[in-house]
Amino acid sequence: MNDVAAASGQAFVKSPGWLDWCANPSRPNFRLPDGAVDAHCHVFGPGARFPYAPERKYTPCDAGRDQLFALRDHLGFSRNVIVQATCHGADNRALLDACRASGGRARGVATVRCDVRDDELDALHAAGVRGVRFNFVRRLVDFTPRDELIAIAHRIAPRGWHIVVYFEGQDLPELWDFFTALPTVVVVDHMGRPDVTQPVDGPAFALFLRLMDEHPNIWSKVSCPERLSLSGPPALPGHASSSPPYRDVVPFARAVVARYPDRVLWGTDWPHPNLKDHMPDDGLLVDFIPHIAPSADLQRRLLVDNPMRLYWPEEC
Ligand code: 0GY
Repeated sequence: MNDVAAASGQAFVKSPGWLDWCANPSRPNFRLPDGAVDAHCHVFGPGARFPYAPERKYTPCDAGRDQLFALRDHLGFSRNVIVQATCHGADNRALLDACRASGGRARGVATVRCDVRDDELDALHAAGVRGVRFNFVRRLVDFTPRDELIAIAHRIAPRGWHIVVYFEGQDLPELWDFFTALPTVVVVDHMGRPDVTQPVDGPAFALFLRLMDEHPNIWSKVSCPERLSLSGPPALPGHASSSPPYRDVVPFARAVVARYPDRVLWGTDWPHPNLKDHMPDDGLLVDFIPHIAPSADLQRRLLVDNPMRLYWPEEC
């Protein structure tokens, strides 16, 4: 890590090759339904105010809450669900600051350790946290013993919180028993990161669909086509809604939305950690949505009804 001590706070040097978020995203062609929620996004620092965690596996560029809220307004979202990123470890201060500053328009998913105190959980709840994230992606986190995660799950379940899980598609068989034993709603990030070069009706994705078929408490985010895609965004500047961006991901996300319309969420994943090849135009990402949720009814469930039920149930 290339941390450099600075006079005020700490200055951080982003990881080599780090791509900064798109500073001038296009305005989407797709008009989001009123009340739409960006249900997967992050805040990074700023590091001088909210230092990155010593145990982090990458150092991002700063991407603070004011920039997130400006993107929300530019794209036409009403609310955000901010997910704690691994570069902040279990230090949720940047997340809480963003939730508090949002005027009730952001809720959060935190990372906690098993020795978290009840009064700390109370404070997280008061700021807007409604879930915890368990991360199993080896390049992002060190291993946490399963019994510690189960202990956390049983601490947060009585609060009505849920658990967000992030893992690579090939690890699902090994994680299956753990996931299916969790006592809360479980939200899978990015459809469990399928290999989209495999057929959508092939055995690997069938296993993920079986997980959702057999366990009605399991939900999925149908987000991050830019992370899963090999075909990428359209090669030419400008985009027509008839030519899907990230078209190789469309059949996977579309199948999940059609099959579980009341258990799907969508988010931008701004500011897009760890992308190596290209940084997406967030307006173009929004234009992915009608390709995976083709009717107004599906769009409303995906973008409004489902996230509201999970994060703002008191308003439903
Ligand atoms: C994502 C994906 C990534 C990173 C994180 O918390 C994180 O560091 O979530 C990734 O590198 O795949 O969902 O934002």
